Amino acid sequence: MNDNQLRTNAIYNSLTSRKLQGKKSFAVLVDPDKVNDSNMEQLIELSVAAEVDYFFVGGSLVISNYLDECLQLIKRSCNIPTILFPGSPSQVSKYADALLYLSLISGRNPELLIGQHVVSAPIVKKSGLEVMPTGYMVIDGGAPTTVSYISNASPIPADKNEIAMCTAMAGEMLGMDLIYMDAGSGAKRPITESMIEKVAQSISVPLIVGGGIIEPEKAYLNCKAGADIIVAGNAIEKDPSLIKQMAAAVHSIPVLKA
Ligand code: 1GP
Repeated sequence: MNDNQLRTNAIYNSLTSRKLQGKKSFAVLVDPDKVNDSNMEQLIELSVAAEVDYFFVGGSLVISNYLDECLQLIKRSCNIPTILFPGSPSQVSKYADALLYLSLISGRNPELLIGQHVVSAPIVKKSGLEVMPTGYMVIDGGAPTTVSYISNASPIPADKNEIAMCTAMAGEMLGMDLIYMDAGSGAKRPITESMIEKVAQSISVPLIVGGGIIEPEKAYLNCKAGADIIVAGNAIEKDPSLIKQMAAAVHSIPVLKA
């Protein structure tokens, strides 16, 4: 594809149209370092049965070379869209459907706000991927997570709802198409519903929430508070049967009447 050809916005359109209908989405996070062909097959099977809406694929490190293969396996096996959630610019694969083009707006590390984007821009553009500018906000989850260590940036304190709200508002006004609030993988404390509510009420772009969500009830409450997409990784790695319960909890939110 020519770099200047029009790209499709199919995934973003699906996210915004779901938001307009009040349809909540559940995304399973796949870390290519933690899966192989056989457990991926099981994960895909369970995800299809549970009507999972998206696969987020990526990790803070990604040491293995399994990213391309993992995406191809998903593509071959089901129609669930794949969205790259990259921990670094090296995690770009043409086999995904879209890319969360993350800028760490909660931090003050220029490398993760714009620096790495400049370096990887030609590769990202050439990939032909649907690029979704995403304001990424790390919220303190009660434990130093990989993302906070790697990013060398302090998270937003868990009880500072106003800071989270203003950060999300600024991100949206800067042109971010999505806001992702993340307590970090394996967070001890997931993001509070009151913070989610505050942020959700002040933006109109879809809101992704993840980090430390281990119970379907919490996924449900986050959606009630205004999250549009719930992401779970760790809990599912430990107990894949949770996929069904989490997806059911997220999808149990009634859609808006026309
Ligand atoms: C982390 O939001 C994701 O970046 C998911 O976190 O692995 O804790 O579910 P968990």
